[in-house]
Order: sequence, then C-alpha cells, then structure tokens
Amino acid sequence: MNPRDYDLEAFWMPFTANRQFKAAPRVMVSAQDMHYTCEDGRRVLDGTAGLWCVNAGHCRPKIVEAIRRQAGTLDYSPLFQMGHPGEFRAATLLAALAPAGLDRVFFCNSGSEAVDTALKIALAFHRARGEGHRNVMVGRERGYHGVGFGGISVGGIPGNRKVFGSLLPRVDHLPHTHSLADMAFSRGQPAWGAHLADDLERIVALHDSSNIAAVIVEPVAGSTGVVVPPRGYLEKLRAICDRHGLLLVFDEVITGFGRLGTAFAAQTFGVTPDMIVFAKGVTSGAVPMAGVIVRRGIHDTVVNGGAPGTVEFPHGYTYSGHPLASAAAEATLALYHEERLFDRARALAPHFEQAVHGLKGLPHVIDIRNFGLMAGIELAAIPGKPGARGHEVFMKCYERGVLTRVTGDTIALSPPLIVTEAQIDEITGAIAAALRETA
Ligand code: PXG
Repeated sequence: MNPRDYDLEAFWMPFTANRQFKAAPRVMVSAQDMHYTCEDGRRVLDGTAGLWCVNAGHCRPKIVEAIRRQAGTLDYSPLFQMGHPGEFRAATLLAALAPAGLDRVFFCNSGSEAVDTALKIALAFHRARGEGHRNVMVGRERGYHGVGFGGISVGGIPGNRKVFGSLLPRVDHLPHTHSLADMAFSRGQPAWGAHLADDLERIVALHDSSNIAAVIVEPVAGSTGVVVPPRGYLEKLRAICDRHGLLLVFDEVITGFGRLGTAFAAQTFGVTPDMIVFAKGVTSGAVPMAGVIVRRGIHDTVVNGGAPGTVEFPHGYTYSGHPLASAAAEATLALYHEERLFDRARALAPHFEQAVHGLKGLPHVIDIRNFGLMAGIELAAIPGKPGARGHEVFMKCYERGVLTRVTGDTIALSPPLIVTEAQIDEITGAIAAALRETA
C-alpha cells in the first residue's frame, strides 16, 4: 500500500464509528460503473449504489462530461433573485417525471434540507389558506428523514434523537409497519398490516384534524432496514389524509429514480402524495442535489397569496439549483431515459427477489424483505451486542470484494440499476459465504 499523504485524525467522519474505522481504514480512490477501486488496489462491487444514490452507476461519461462542461462555463451564479438556464431545465424534467399534478420543484442540496423544506411548505400552505393553526407534523416510527431538526423530529430512530434535546414541538408518530411474527420472509408487499394506517385516525382525534399540517412517510423505509408497506397501507393513509385535509408527503430520497422500477414509488404503488422529497439518484450521487416536487395548487396558494414584489416563501439555500448540480441532474435524467434504467430495474426485480430469498435458511437469517432493487436481510442480533453480527458480515463481504450496507443487524442491498444478474448473484453469493463463516 502507498504511504498515506494525509492524516486520518483531522476528519470527523459522519455516521461512522470513527475509532473503529481509523484503526482499519477502508479508503476508496476511484470508481467506474459497478465497481470501486480501493487504496490497496482491490476492486469492490457496489451492492448499495454508494449510499443508495448512484443509480446510474459510477463515473458515467455523459454525466462526468456535463459536470465538466458546466464547471468551465458557469461555475456559479446567484440563485436568489437571479437564475440560470440549467435549474429551469432540471425542474422541467423532474416535473415531467413526477405523477400528474405535481409539477413545481424547489431545489435543496441534501435530503435533510429537502425534508425540512417540505415541512415548511406545508406550514406556509396552511397559513396562506387561513389555517395557520395546522402545525402538528406526523411522522412514523423507524422513519428516517435526515438529520435536520425537522427531520429528526418527524423521524423515528431513537438513537438519532436522544441526545439532541427538545426537537420540534407538536409532532406525533404512526407505528412502524414491521412485524416479524406476521410478515417474516414476505416477498414484495406483505399481506398483513394495512390496518396500521388506521392509527392515523387516532392521532387525528387526539390533536384534532384542524391542527394537523402533514403526514410524512418513506413509501418503503430504507435506513431502518427496508420495510415494505403492507398491501393497502399507503392507500389508507391517502384516504385518511384526504378526509381530514392533511397533506401527505412521500420522502422518496431512496425510493426515487427507478429504485422500485418507476420514477417514483408513488407511481409503483399508485398512490399520489401532495409532495415528493427527492435527493440522491437525481444526480446519481455525482453532485449533491435534492428538492421537493409540489402539487401545483400548493405552490399557487403560497406564491399567489403574497403581495406582488414580495418574497412569497422566505426559504432557500445559497446552492439551491447550483449550476453543477443542475447540469448533473439533466445528464443523469437523460441517461435514465436513454438506457431505460427504470424499466431495467423493474425487469431485474424478480431475479433479485429470487437471489435474496435464496439466503433463507442460512445461519442467523430471521427475515428477508424486498421490493424492486431494494432488499433487507435481517440477522438475529448477538444478545447484548446489537449490530455486531451485522458488522461482521459487512466486513466479510467487503473482504470478498462486495460492498453491502448494514443498519443494525440488517444487511441492506440497493445496487445501481445497471447491475447484471450475474453481479446480483455475486452479491448474494458473498453474503451467503460470509454468513456461513459467521459465528
Ligand atoms: N430521507 C431519507 C428517506 C433518506 O434515506 C435522507 C432523507 C437525508 O438525506 P441526506 O442527503 O441529508 O443524507 C435520507 C438519507 C443508510 C443511509 O445507509 C441512508 C441515508 C443516508 C446515508 C446512509 O441507511 N439516507
């Protein structure tokens, strides 16, 4: 290995066991298509599309070239009270991909910012309609909505909340939808669990519907181990929101851009929310970009409600619609279209399902969940050491040249949509071998 020309200590790594990592660093230096090359020269197959974002594969020439060209043409222009063509073009492409009726796009840089933006749009919308008392937000247990104070408040991961104080006031949570007893080893959507959506009626009764602004859920929960919505569950949430005037927000940071075989989960499940939060796959991870796609009526209510010449929605970021991000988005969306990658994901899903469910019966496996090109393989935790077995399997797969992602004791898979059937088998083969070797 080459001697390192950097110090590992200065960088405080995000969501990382810093001391454990720095004792045995895993450093990647380049990537192409489905593979990384590590500092020690090894090639690693990407079973997770980076962190669920590299949907088109790595360093695709058309995306790289678009970013390069943009960097040499217009690196930056002020994004408040000024515009550049790329952000309008990217927004137009996203509006065309989204379900009918959702065609106004607000840009941010990360999923966390986009979640907080969606919550603020919900508040601004209700206020513009004279219903400013609607300010309760409803999230769900096991939900991940990034790390902003809004996102951790509506989110449902105890460890991400417990050290950060009082969070947003006036938030409630639906129960999560996973039950080992009722749905272990379901393929696709579990048959059990639609009734869990009825809990929203209880929350509405408790707070009074006139006080609730919005409900936010991931259509398929990603970070907490791939929790697929029971059949009929999302439809029920939609119906209850309609009955009581609540906005329904789908956080599609992971499920967007073909992961489930259509542009958005909303289309796969046939349930249309009022807002879609997106990030990650919009640029295939090449430049940070995120945003919210908003139902036109919500946009119009907020924008037309302000006096002409005033800033209607006092919100935005220095880099909302950054030229490099916009160029990357345009090129990425064009590539998805040109290579029909969403259709490819849908076509590969049955093979992927077979492959991951083929791990049933191996040591420690207590559940397998899947939808589209997304799967969670849950292992029994070592008593008193949650996460340890998951980490061991992750490390063993990495040593075999396959990158997986572990959340707790669940191995999550979400390969780039360019993955081949043979590569899917390589990923599940590495997991099988790792499981056989794991105590
Ligand atoms: N919402 C959802 C549904 C997400 O999955 C965010 C919001 C926040 O996005 P940013 O861009 O602020 O990170 C996410 C991010 C993992 C993992 O492996 C998941 C995410 C990020 C990093 C790792 O579970 N999701």
